[in-house]
Parts: sequence; structure tokens; C-alpha cells
Amino acid sequence: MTAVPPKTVVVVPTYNERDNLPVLAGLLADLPVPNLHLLVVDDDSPDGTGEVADKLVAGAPDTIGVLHRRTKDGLGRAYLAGMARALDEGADVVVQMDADLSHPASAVPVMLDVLLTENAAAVIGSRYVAGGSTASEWPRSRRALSAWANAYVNAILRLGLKDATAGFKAWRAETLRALDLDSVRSNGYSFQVEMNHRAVTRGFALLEVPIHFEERGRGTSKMDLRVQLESALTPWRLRFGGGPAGRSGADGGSGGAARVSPR
Ligand SMILES: Nc1nc2c(ncn2[C@@H]2O[C@H](COP(=O)(O)OP(=O)(O)OP(=O)(O)O)[C@@H](O)[C@H]2O)c(=O)[nH]1
Ligand SMILES: [Mg+2]
Repeated sequence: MTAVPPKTVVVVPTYNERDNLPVLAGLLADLPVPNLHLLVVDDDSPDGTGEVADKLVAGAPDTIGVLHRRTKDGLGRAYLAGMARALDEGADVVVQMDADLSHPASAVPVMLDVLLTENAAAVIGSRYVAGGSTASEWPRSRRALSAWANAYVNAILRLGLKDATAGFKAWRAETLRALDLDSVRSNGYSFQVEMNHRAVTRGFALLEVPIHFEERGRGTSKMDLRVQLESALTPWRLRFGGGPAGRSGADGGSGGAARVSPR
């Protein structure tokens, strides 16, 4: 009897990623990972990404799915909806990944291998561990902002992560179930930080593996001022806020549970 490989669902939120999505779908399909599925979460992109996703589904209905949502509701909300769907559909592992080709698909097998062999609760594709890097096109100001954002988050929450704001991660299903996703409040990019904080304060081990972060493919960034403001305020809410994660963060944010991968 052969064991069924774990079901892995890659959740990809899209907003105006018409040109990038088919490229990403092709890269994922070519990976040597059995039982790998793609779930697109599209917020009614005006550029027709939703229809592009429908065509991809028609061509590979067993491995590609799409969740259509009615309005642009933020990256965090899209991920939460996609993760909930993936768990409902029996995922053993959920990978979160941007559609814009910033996150190298080639790192997915490495992240899954570390997740499953090292008994990690989640694995982060990290720009800031040894061997990781950011896009060479990034101007010095953008590098500085990213490094500063990580230092800021770690100083307030003591997550013990080199890349606390990364958006490329692989989660065990049981970890996600333990994070009480229904009560996650962050909507924009601070979603990444809130998820890490929840995991670390619950004592889960997050491992980081190095990735090279590319400049986005086609299309434009969705980062705006409201999102940046939320990112600046969220660490304080998590540390001192009244919710369950906030309470545990006030006394439990030692970062002791988070480790850097030995690789
Ligand atoms: N469904 C959905 N997806 C979103 C939303 N906002 C952003 N995304 C997607 O989330 C991913 C990350 O967004 P980006 O705009 O690339 O943000 P970023 O990576 O921080 O910015 P850049 O580095 O400039 O690309 C991409 O796949 C986007 O299409 C949203 O409101 N809804
Ligand atoms: Mg991007």
C-alpha cells in the first residue's frame, strides 16, 4: 500500500494580476510536488484576472480552483477566505504566495521538505536569513524601508524572526486551525505580522529558509497609505490590544519559539 502524499494547497490572492497568474500556475504545475493544488482568491479584478483564473480551472479542474469575491477587500481578508476554503477542502499544508512572481516557485519544494521533515509548525520563505536576498532592482530606499519595517516589528513584538513581514509561507493545517483565524483583524500587509505573532505566542516553531525575492512581474503594487498606516499600528495593537492574541503578546512575545532554519 502506498501512502497518499499530503495535500498541499497554494493560496494566491489576486488583484489585477492577469499577466502574472498564468505564469505562476505554469511554474507551480511543473514542480516535482505530488498532490499540489492552486487556489486563486480574486477580488473581482477589473483587469479580468477572475476570467483568466476560470480558464485555468477549466484546463486543470482537479488541481486548480478559484474563489471569486465581490469587491477588493484587502490581502489579509483574501488570504483568510482562501485558507478557510483550503482547510475545508482537506488541505494538510497551506502555502501562501503572491501572484506577482516575487516569490520563487522553486522554493516551494524546499519549504515543504523543511516543514515536513523538521516538524516545523510553519516555514517562512525568508529574505533576511543567510542565503536570502531581495530584488536587485530595489532602490536603496526600498531596501532600507523593508529592513526598518522588520526591525520595527521585532522590536515591538520580539518575534525572533529575521523576516517578520514576509508573505511567502507554508503552514501545517493543524497550525492554522490553532490560530483562530476567524478573529484575525489585520486586513492589509500587517496580516503577515499578526499571523506570525499568533503562532509565536502559542508556542509554535517557525523556521525560515532563504529565498531570493524578485521584483514583481507585470502589473502594479497595491500598497497604499491606509495599508502602510495599518502596518505601522498593528504591532502596537498586537502587543497591547485587548484581543486574545494581544493579551498573550503582552507577556508571551519572547520569540523563544521561533527558530532560524539550520540550513
Ligand atoms: N484578492 C486580493 N488580492 C490582493 C489584494 N491586494 C493585494 N492583493 C494581491 O496580493 C499580492 C501582493 O500584493 P502586491 O501588490 O504585490 O504587494 P507587495 O508585494 O507588497 O508590493 P510590490 O512589492 O510592489 O509588488 C498580489 O498577488 C496581489 O495581487 C486585495 O485586496 N485582494
Ligand atoms: Mg508584490
